[in-house]
Amino acid sequence: MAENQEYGRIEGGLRAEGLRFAIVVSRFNSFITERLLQGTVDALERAGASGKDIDVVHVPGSFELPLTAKKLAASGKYHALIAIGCIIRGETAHYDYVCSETSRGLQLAQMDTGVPILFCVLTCDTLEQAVDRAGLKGGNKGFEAGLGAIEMAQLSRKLRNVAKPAEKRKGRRS
Ligand code: INI
Repeated sequence: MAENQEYGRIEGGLRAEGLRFAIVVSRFNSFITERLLQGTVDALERAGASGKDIDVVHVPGSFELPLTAKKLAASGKYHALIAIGCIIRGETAHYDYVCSETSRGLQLAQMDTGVPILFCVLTCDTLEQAVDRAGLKGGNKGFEAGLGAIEMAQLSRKLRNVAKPAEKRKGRRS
């Protein structure tokens, strides 16, 4: 797009002061998920979120993330959520069921409630792939999800305003 061309640009920033977050974490493969959790909290706090505005909820496995995330999102208390899990392929089809239902359930939860839910569920063939993404070669996907949650929380606020009829927009004349 040409540099001087005018266009409406709507996006969320990366400051987290005054925003409230819930993080839902799977205990399964906790060696990985606790590192992802550290990365997420680090991102939120570095961006200015206060510890009192971050709730952390643990569930047994990734399959339990969607229901818990939906209840938290529906509470109206949070601007965004982060769902953290780690699913590692085994010898049976169990992996495929957990992956598909977890991703489908989390997407449904955010679509039903309108609250952004960041998908920080690693789906890996090997433990090494998971370790790489939890603070080693592949960075920390939890940190990325934390930043994504801030951006989506801010964007959702702005879109709420855009969706209103022009004359009702805060601070604007029709
Ligand atoms: N849950 C995970 O989060 N990761 C896995 O790798 C995993 N595997 O491989 O089985 C897993 N299973 C448990 C599942 O999420 C549920 O907790 C369980 O089926 C009870 O509903």
